[in-house]
Amino acid sequence: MKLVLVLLLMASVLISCTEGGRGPNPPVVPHVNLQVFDCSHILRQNNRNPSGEYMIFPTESPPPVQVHCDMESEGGGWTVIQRRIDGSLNFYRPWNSYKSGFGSAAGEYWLGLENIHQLTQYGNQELLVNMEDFEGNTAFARYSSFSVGEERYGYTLRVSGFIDGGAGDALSYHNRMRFSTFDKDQDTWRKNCASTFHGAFWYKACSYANPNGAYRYGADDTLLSVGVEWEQWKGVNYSLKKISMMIRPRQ
Ligand SMILES: [Ca+2]
Repeated sequence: MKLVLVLLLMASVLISCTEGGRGPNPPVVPHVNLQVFDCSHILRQNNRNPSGEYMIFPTESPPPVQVHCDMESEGGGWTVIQRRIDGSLNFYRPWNSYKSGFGSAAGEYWLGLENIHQLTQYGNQELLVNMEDFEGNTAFARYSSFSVGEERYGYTLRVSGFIDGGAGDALSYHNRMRFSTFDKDQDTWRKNCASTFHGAFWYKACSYANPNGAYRYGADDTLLSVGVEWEQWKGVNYSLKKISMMIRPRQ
């Protein structure tokens, strides 16, 4: 019995030596919770968690991704999938960038079609689109159902159940469309919507919403429809100051 105890003690000393073998300053590993699928989980863990950047695991196999969580709008718990705030990031990018995502959670970004697909593939997600013009007016559009399909089907958009927050419905027109970039034309127009309107989106022929368009600082009628637009709110040639698209499980 004594021998067993001694062996156990030796084993624990060995383990602690091994653990301490990295030196006095082991690398700081950020606290991550493998159960955290999206921002609604983070809000459920603690309903005082503020809006900001968090790590989530939208896929079963990491890597995790950092996202901005909106914990205020319409009850909070929203995972932001797209965000324009100041025009600091170029959104005119090829297919691979839109597939994998770009930008940073603290600023402007696109979460990536694959991540958005993973987050929405089990259904029951709703979408909120918040926007602001250069005069300080705000409006939103909400959709009670939102999903993005698999890559082999062109990351097809499914959106329905419009709820008006003053912005009008610019998105239902894009329902069932595949995603298009300037180097992957999957729209229904004879020309290329993404290159013609300087964006990347679920274009049809072509768009009422162009949230990934060129950042143009408000009203500008010198070029048709290439800005960050939501036509039902600000018309065909007004480029928004801010727009963000965010999702959460339907409540
Ligand atoms: Ca086309």
